[in-house]
Amino acid sequence: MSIEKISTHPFKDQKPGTSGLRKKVSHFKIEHYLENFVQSIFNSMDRVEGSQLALGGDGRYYNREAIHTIMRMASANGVARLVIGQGGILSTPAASHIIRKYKLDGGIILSASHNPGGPEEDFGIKFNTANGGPAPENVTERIYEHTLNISEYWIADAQLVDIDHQGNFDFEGLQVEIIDPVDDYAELMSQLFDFDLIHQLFNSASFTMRFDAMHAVTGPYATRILEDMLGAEPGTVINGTPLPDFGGGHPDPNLTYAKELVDIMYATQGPTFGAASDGDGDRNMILGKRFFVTPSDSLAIMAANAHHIPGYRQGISGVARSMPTSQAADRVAERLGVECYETPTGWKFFGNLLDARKVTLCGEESFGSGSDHIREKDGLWAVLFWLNILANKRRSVEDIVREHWSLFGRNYYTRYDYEGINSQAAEELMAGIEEQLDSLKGKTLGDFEVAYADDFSYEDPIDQSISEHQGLRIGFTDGSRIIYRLSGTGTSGATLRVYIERFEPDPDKHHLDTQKALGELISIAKVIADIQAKTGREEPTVIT
Ligand code: VG1
Ligand code: CO
Repeated sequence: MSIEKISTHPFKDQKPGTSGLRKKVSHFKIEHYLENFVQSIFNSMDRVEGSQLALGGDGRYYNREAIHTIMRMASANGVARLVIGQGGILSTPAASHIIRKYKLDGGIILSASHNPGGPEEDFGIKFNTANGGPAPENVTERIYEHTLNISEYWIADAQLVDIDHQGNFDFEGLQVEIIDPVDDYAELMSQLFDFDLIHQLFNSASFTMRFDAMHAVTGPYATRILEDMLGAEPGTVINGTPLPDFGGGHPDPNLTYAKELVDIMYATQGPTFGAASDGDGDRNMILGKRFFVTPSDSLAIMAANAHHIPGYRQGISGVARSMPTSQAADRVAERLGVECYETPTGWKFFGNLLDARKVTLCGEESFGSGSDHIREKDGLWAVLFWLNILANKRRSVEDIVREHWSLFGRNYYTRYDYEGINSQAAEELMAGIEEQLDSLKGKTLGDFEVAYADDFSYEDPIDQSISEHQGLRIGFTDGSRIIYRLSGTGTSGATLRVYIERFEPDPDKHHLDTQKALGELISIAKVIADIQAKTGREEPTVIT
């Protein structure tokens, strides 16, 4: 085999964001761009020679080309073994599981998650460590340092090989294993949930489900698990064939982008249970008949019901949620007598807590939830969790949520996203809020009195590392909150996220429309940030 040592020059824009490096495909295609980042991953590893890695992605445009490049580079860098999903497919949760199950040193996941795919759209690459989780900040920092100093990358001069058939082969001295992407994951799910009980649920005439895979990676996983193993009617999974451009859609499971499913669920004769997942399979949206479950509530409800699920029968050791996620889970944790941790946005911050067994369940308001079974959020896992709850209770999704509110109170919650705004305007807007923080304390705004206003900083309870500037928070004396952050996953301009929450203990006031219930706080949030003047936007792009 011939190893080529290619001279290169650093790119200044390879700093990983909330979840890996995401750019337009055209940007990744710039000569040396992908290679530089991959070499920087290898350079950042303690020992790349002899290492074993998982490799796969969500099947989006450029997935195959990138896999082939990474195989050639892995071989040149002395990687001993690559475990690759057949066809280059691995959902993010499946990749996390494979790293853990086969005790690999890490994995490279190719995905831009919920961002659209296609020649004009987004691509992404992310490194996961030996615990199966996204690289923590000290590792992503190290990778970034390498990208700034790189002068050469190594690549084997090799022909394209077949990754569409399972089996083992030698690739230029590298041991390659092409595995079924679904098998290991499906087996894990069957260990955590009561498949017999869920099977019975699917057999009952009164229960029907639609799962929208949004033409993304969960198609084969959902079809195998829901239809083949659990006996759901064929056709339960819609948009189940992964396409490189996700059918031109935006594989983000929310009320705006999963419109097809929402329309089905809100039709007169609609199914009883609906769910969707995102591009790489780590997000979930849960719907009942004409009913939307807010992700923050979903986490709280899972925590409250975990002891009914086989994999969590021992109870949960604790819960963690990202800072902008509503405080609904905190109330459940308090009732259960376990700790609730508040971390910055991004799954990488849950890893230490999970590894130290401080928490069993984690969640984010951005349609993500997961547990200690892997180290990523897990879309289908959440759907199966809900199916198991529904099979236990034999009640509707709406009934279960309303009962939860009556027991714990309701945290009205919404998020406003202003996508693709001018980056400089976004920075100025954030600076403008920051300037007001000190003077806001103690102020009364409408019916609300400010209890604290700060720039969220997190100290990891396990390794004491500190992560600063994780969002601007304004907290009120009644527990309501307004939070502002700039997204770390976008690829063009900036995205401002505004998170708004209010707690309502009175069950007689649990039937309000969310936007109405939060109306006053929404107005306050717009005024403080001066959103319209600073961004030119009257309304957000997406409301969740
Ligand atoms: C968003 C979400 C965050 C999530 C991240 C990755 O990040 O807010 O909660 O962890 O996406 O999810 P940001 O920085 O854009 O707000 V995924 O499914 O895109 O890997
Ligand atoms: Co995702």
